[in-house]
Amino acid sequence: MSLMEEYNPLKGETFKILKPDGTLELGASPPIDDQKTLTLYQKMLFIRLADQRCLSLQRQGRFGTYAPIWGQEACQVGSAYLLQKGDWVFPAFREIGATLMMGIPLKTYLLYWMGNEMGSRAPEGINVMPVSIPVGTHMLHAVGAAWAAKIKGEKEITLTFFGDGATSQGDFHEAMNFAGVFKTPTVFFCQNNQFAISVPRSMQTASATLAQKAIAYGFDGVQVDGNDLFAVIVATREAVDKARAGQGPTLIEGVTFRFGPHTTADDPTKYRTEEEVEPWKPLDPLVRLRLYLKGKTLWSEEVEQRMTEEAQKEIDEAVKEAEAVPVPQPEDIFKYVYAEMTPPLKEQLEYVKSTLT
Ligand SMILES: Cc1ncc(C[n+]2csc(CCOP(=O)(O)OP(=O)(O)O)c2C)c(N)n1
Repeated sequence: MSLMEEYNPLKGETFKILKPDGTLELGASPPIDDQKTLTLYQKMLFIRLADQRCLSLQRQGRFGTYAPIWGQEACQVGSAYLLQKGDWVFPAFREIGATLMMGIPLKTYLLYWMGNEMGSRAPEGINVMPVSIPVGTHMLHAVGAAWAAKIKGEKEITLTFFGDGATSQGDFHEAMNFAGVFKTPTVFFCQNNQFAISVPRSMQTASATLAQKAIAYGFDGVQVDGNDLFAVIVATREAVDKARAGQGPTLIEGVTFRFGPHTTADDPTKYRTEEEVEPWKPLDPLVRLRLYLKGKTLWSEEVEQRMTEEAQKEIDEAVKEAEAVPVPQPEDIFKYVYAEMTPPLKEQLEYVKSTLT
């Protein structure tokens, strides 16, 4: 029986493999070998450290704003790592993990949050669309691109990330409906991190799960423990294989938690209590993977220290390179709208300039 058949989201069961103490659920086995697990742990650690650096850069005035991934690493690493060359990722705005997994250089990602448009430019051959700030719009693009691939008879699939809040947008329902009708090769990955800025999951929908929304559109949905790298891999692998085999879309709901602020522009203590955060701490995706690897004698304090030092060096280098790129000028905003600036644009540019001098 496939995972999707076994875990009907209406039953309200969450698919899990790795327990918080680092042992496996009864009868479960890991979908990847130990060496691969260690490699993915290292990626998750790198992403967490890079994320922390991004937060610091914002606090030091070296970034405009930033939306941290902190806590959602397993959702993004476990899913993006399954994609093949030619596949596409359509991210929202919290996807440092998936973006780096796809091969976008950290320097490029940093440039985006430094306000440089070059940060939205993926190197040739890396199929990651730019950060999408409008909530939910990119899901439609993911479906459109998948439909195009299907029409052309290509085997590429699209993977799109979004939050629990995005499921209340019309775009989500349009994308899901279209994907269901046209059986597009799309994997919808909802990172249910419990909040849409200050709105808790309980206020987002009266549905018991977000995964069950797939049922209305005629395709599979499954709820997995999004802090369990192994569960994310198993669910995404099934969804990816199905999409590539021409069997249409899947909705995966990864149940996770955003440890940090929504972005650097808000203070989470204003809308959630420490008591709400506390139970999630032992469920941290890195902590439980570390325990698992420790049980296999593949993790130790020394391993962690070596990986951390290596990562920090690479991050230092990326920050240095990104900050060496000339800072964009305000007039750049006006330059590329038309081949030639229209009179109102010229007027607006003059006005902006006058406010800067
Ligand atoms: C169309 C639109 N409406 C509102 C906003 C403001 N906004 C930015 S993020 C956000 C909440 C998104 O929550 P969710 O989809 O759960 O993703 P998360 O931030 O939790 O990753 C809102 C309302 C926006 N960017 N776009």
